[in-house]
Amino acid sequence: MIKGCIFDLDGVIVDTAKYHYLAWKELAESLGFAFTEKDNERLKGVSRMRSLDILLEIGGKQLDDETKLKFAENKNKKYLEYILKMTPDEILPGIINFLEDLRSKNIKIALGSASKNAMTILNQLNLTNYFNAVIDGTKVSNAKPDPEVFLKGAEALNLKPEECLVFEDAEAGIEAAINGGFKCVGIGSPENLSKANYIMSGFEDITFDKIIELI
Ligand code: B16
Ligand code: MG
Repeated sequence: MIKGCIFDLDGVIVDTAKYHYLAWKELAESLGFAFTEKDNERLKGVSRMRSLDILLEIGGKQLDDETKLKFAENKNKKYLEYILKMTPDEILPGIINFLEDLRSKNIKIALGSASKNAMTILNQLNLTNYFNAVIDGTKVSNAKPDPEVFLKGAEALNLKPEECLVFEDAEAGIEAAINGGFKCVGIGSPENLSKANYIMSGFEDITFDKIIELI
């Protein structure tokens, strides 16, 4: 029986990918190469330092660790400038109703995100109070597809993996959920998310009870 839901953040609750993209693009251009929206797809759900490695690989650049840390910090400063201008209007359609639905049914709610900025984003969107637990990039050492972030989420909710449902938009996140023994709903299109138990485009016109019937 499902007693808790664990949500990824970027791509599930809010589209922060577009701000990551703008900040990474600026860094790439300062290094003298282009970074496209298609390239940005490779960074979804991936940690900050791994994202930088992918970006440098695209531009054919090699940097020492110290410079990489400095660039990652600069990118994050830029990203935060965008994030701190976000408003609750940017919460993806249907999310608030779905969280309210879970709350009314006493289903526990956790966040399971790779982002180290997750708390800032939840606060900015006035969503913090919905969450019984927040596991983010500051609390895990192993990136998705390692299941650590979701296992810690379940533990914080005092539930077993089989009692939790994970919502994820990235392939590595779906794999992380499956590797941890969770049921998983993919948010997006079937091409990349085929391993999920159920795939939907978003949270509009869906209820918790309906999802339970479908998974
Ligand atoms: P930060 P998620 C992920 O969020 C993003 O999808 C990914 O693009 C980003 O690099 C990662 O967070 C780390 O973010 O730089 O804020 O620590 O999908 O796991 O919620
Ligand atoms: Mg995501």
